[in-house]
Amino acid sequence: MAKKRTVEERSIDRASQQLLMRADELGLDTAFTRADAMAACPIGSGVSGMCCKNCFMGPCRITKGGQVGVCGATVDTIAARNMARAIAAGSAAHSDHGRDIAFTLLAAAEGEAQGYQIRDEVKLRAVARWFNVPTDGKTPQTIGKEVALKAMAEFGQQKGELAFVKRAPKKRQEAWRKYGIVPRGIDREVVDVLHRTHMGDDQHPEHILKGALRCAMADGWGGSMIATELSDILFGTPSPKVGQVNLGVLKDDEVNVVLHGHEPTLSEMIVAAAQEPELIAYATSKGAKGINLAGICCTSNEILLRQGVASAGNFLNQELALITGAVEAMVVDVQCIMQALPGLAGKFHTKFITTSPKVMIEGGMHIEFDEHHALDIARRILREAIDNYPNRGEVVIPDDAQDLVPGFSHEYINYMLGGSFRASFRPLNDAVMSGRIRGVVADVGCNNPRVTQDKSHTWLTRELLKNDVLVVQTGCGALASGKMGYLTGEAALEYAGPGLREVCEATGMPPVLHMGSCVDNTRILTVLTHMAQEGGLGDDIADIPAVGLAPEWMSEKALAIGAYAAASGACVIFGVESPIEFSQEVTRVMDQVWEKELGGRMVFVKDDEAMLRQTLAHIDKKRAALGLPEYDRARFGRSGDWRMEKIEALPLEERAEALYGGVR
Ligand code: BF8
Repeated sequence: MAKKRTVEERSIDRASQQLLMRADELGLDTAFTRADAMAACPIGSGVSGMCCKNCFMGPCRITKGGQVGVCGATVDTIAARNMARAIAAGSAAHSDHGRDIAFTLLAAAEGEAQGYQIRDEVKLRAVARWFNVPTDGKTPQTIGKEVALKAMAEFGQQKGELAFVKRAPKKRQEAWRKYGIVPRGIDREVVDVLHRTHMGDDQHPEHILKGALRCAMADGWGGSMIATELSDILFGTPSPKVGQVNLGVLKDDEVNVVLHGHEPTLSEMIVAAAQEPELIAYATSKGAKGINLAGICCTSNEILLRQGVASAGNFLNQELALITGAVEAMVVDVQCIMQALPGLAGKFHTKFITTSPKVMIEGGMHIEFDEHHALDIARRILREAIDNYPNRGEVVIPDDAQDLVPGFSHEYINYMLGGSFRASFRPLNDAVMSGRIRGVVADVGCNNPRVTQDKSHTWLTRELLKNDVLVVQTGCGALASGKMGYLTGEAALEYAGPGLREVCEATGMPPVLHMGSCVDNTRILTVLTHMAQEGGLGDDIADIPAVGLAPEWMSEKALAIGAYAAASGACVIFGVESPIEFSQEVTRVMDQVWEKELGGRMVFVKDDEAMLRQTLAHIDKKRAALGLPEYDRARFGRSGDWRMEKIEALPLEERAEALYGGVR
């Protein structure tokens, strides 16, 4: 048995620490204690060996150089296949989410989806253009139907190119075509990877990984982008809202319903139903003061950035929310849902409710989602939760809830920087070119109980801000920063370097921008594309001083995101452990070959300080290649609030002199 860590070693989040102590007191297991009790398999992890399970002559484990599997497969082939299959699974999960949203849009446009409507007609028309859907003289319903059908067709398309590929900078599209990774159809690329990695197929590591990149591209510029764009059409394009995050958002005198998973479809209807006077009255009839909704994981990000619904936290908060004893119902849809949840819910009064036709978990109650009757289903779920309120026992809710401002869609960033009549990324490009902003980092991805919860995300974010790097975030990384207070305007005063702080002061934006859920990483692709097209920072995503980080990753979806970001020209650095460490060749291909062919690369760096050093070095290398001035933090910070603070500290007479220069 591995060493049992202290609560401080398991998480830096005070609320999590409090509930981890509570779990210890009650003798309850969590992912943290299970990770302590079970060391990661050194061969399956790719650190001290490679495991091939793609046929049943094995499983074969390779632990020394020169060793091969029963079929003769080398460590490099096995490593490439394992990576490709993980990327395909991640791409499938994201993309299938996109497909489900397309079905909901179709049903809504046909007037058959109870409770749904087209909320953003401007976005609908913009997306219609990319799909070559004529819009003149048509109703939103007709356009919505045609857009939904076009989106669905992207999944089954056999030849040609996905429609959104054309949104990328021209130079990027050429690089993809030259390397042969333009995705043809979303489902086709997933199937292609599963086929080519079957026993006895593709055995050339770079070639296998090329298939994986094409599949990841079908996620980033296909399924995930469809999920984001169609969600905006149905539920509204995000703009900043004030919200709250952490376990303290649960209420001791209201019916708490926790919404966990990834899709906004059912959760949006639960948000709507929870405001109905009949249901609120039903809750008060049971002795509660009201109905309190809180999210976990990316369902949380979806309803936080559109509706301002509070978040109970990120991936490793899911079990801890139940340990408060205050949750009447945990409602889950798809992805990142631990199987331990129903068992843990059973230790309290909590009802654990699965809702996806794809996800049923032993011990849970299943109320299946159907977009045609979503509002009725949402009402039924809320009634189940309300009925459970009188069964509540002892409650321990941490006193930690932090304000945050989520909702920075690329449309909003464009508007925020340029105003409604001259919306533009020009000010952002200018700030990078002048060196006020040294570069841009996307810190995204999961929590992983093998490393201290939120520690790497938040340390890296703080250090990057200090170095005048603008940070954009999604998924669990965004919620980690939210818990620490970095997603507020005030954070600029406390954490940002002098140049970044000037930009934040001028625009009122936080130094860390919450851009949504994990499928919303496609918003970051769009921002980078706009920056490349705006001019001054080269003409391709690969030219921009930008880096992607996933310091606490655990999911196959994270690998898919990393791969499409690298294919899009970004330098991407993952933390935790390298699943390809045992293969020097696969490590070389994903780093050097991808960089040569596509300008982007994907590397694994375990140590946070090394990750920071490499991030800043990459940004500075790109700045130098663009001929931009070397980053110098001493050049900025001589204006705005900084100047006012200095002036206010002066004696009265000198203050007047400094302010008015002798003019009275
Ligand atoms: O899709 S960051 S733990 S919740 S996989 Fe899961 Fe990872 Fe969180 Fe969102 Ni993304």
